[in-house]
Amino acid sequence: MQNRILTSETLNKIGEQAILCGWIERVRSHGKIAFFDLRDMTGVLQVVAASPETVASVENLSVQTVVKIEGIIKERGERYSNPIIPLGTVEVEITKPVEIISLASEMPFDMGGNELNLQLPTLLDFRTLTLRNRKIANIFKVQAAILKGFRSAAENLGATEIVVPTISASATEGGAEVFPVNYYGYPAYLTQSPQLYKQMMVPVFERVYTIAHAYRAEPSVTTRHLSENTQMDMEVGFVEFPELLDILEQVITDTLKFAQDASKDILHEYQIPEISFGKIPRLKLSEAQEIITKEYGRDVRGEKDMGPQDEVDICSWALKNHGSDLVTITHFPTKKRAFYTMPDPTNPELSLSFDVLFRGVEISSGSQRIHEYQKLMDAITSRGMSPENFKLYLQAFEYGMPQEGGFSFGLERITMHMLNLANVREASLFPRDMERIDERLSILAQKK
Ligand code: AMO
Repeated sequence: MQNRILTSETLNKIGEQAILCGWIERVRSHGKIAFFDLRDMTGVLQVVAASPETVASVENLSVQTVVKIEGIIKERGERYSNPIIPLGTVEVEITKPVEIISLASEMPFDMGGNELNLQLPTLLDFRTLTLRNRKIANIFKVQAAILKGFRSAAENLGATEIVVPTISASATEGGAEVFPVNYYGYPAYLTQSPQLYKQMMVPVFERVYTIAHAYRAEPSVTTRHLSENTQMDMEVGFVEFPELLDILEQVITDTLKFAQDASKDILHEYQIPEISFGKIPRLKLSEAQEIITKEYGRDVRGEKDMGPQDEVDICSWALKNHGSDLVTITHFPTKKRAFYTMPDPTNPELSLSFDVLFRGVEISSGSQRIHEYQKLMDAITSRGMSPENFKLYLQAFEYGMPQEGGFSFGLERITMHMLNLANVREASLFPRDMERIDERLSILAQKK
């Protein structure tokens, strides 16, 4: 909009006449004088109306109404200034009645304060409103910084960004947790991960990365599972296991450092402790289980995977003994991992696979892959799957695939644990789960 300035620009324009636009937050009327807060993309600014004509235009404004205002930028008197908040020392006194661009209906709940005191289902039912709350919006500022950090970490390693399909003729990770799609009358699936496509791109670019949607028909409701999540994936050619772990740890460290740095003010405001970047311990699953058994008194030796409490315990061990909020666990049982995972040549029962845990939860998985065509065919058939369903994928391996490996980070889980959120749904703009796809499924059922 022509001549419009942003609220953040007012600090350098004291005494000037200005036009600003934004959303109304909190209106306070005291008879001869009225105030409201104006929110735009850069902040929240106090607006004052002090003449009968301007006060009349403010008094009945509903919260979230979009307005255009014109007035003089003033320094707030010392008594009224609030140096703690970013624009707490300035205000605009309007010289004309407020111009309404779009009138908002009455809010279904109080949007006024800094904190929205709502239960999660309500937060999600009114998502387009609750996202306008600054504290909630900041979650997604941090998320944007994580995405940027991942991109920058992957680019620094020479990887090329790719965009891959989310409808596929085959189920990538195996298992029953797939959403079927009717594709012009043919069976297809929403991809559980960008896995197969990123691998197919290794002979093209050697190193690739992608930020992709992944769909999991999760049969249970937990605080860490979504039915649609965002994966930050990388795949690297000419790499073998220990070097792959070095790359993995470099990418996650660089991503988190970038995100933390870019979100300093937000993390400080919510008193989130800094991430501890000691040397990341690497433990085989069996070693982690020994530690848990010895130090935390739960005998988990021989279990095929880590349970949620195991992840919490080993992370607290890593922080205590290595000053690290991250820990890498390797060598999961081959049978427990997807077909493309390379078995450890020295003990094929175990695989060259890994998970990264961060502040008590798995945020990443990956592995060295089977790159030899015949071995890959054997792995597919030995799991009762048909190579026929993986024709295009196998083509890439039949005609020259180097040793390769890669990994994937769950964006929402990283966001959740960077910000100490209680539920992964809070770290997804529009979360999908067993109970919701925008609307609650129970409400959609009534409409059927
Ligand atoms: P995996 O299935 O472990 O590995 O997924 C990778 C990471 O994505 C996140 N994640 C989820 N987050 C929220 N809700 C879910 N339902 C969910 N599922 C996964 C987790 C997890 O660590 N193709 C392999 C990766 C690879 O080998 O490169 C894969 O998809 O943070």
